[in-house]
Amino acid sequence: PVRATGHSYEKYNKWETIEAWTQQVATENPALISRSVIGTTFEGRDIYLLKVGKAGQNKPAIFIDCGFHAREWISPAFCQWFVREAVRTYGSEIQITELLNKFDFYILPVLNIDGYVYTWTKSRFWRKTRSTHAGSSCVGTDPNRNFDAGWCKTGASRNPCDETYCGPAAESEKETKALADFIRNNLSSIKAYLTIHSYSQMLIYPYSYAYKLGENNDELNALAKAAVKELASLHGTKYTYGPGATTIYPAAGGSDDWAYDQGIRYAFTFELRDTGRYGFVLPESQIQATCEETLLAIKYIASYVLEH
Ligand code: ING
Ligand code: ZN
Repeated sequence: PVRATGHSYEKYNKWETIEAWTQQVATENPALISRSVIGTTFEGRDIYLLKVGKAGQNKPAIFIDCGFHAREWISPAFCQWFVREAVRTYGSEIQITELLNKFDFYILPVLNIDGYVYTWTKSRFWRKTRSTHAGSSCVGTDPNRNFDAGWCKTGASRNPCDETYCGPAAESEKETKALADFIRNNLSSIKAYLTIHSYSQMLIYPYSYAYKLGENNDELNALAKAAVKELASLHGTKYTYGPGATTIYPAAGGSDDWAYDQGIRYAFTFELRDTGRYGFVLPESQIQATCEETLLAIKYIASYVLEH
């Protein structure tokens, strides 16, 4: 059996530990978890996806990804936490049991693996992928500017040396292409798309690529309001919420806007703790509290989607 040596849910884990963990958690929970590979990264690493839920026919699904931006370490920590809580409480906690009986959760533990590795080995504040493209010696594309949603129109850069480089084309990155292909191929089942970033304590929904509102904006606003209230109920952590363009900043090419325009009516970006004191270097002592409060919001959203 594969052992994820040194893995801890209350620490930040390096990629090889997370990779071993994906295999171990799937092997140890065959009735609830299966692992697949949806593609490979620029540097050739496998991009894993965990399907978490009780086996069943034609189940609706909720998609959650972590680790778009390399330096946002609390994000992969949350995806691991979510999987652990799902298997730990299935059969004893009624809300989780109901959710796993009715939904499949697709959990993508780290999308931008090359970037994540780079933050562990070379540069803690790296954000982008690690791809190179003809015509520039600068490295990396911002994966959250690389989706085909108003691609590169606002809040993104055409300069490969910039932090928000949108890439030479939409879905130019193997990582974003793999994610988009998976969602396109599973559109009929995916009812909600949730993407986990940090930091700023915000819950964002479409649109970010333009100053316009989604068709169910009132519903998304009410759902976000209730979800952040639920989140705050545990430790009092305050989140702001609203459409991306007016709540955080206008930014085109984001995955939530793209998923929403594919027809997924519940598309949210979470910006986890904190509001800047530690920023991307959130202490490990805050992993548990951050993940537990976030889990409350995500369970709230999932249960809402189940009823709608
Ligand atoms: N924030 C997001 C970013 O990619 C965002 C904010 C959300 C932009 C949704 C576009 C769409 O800049 C972080 N912290 O990465
Ligand atoms: Zn981010």
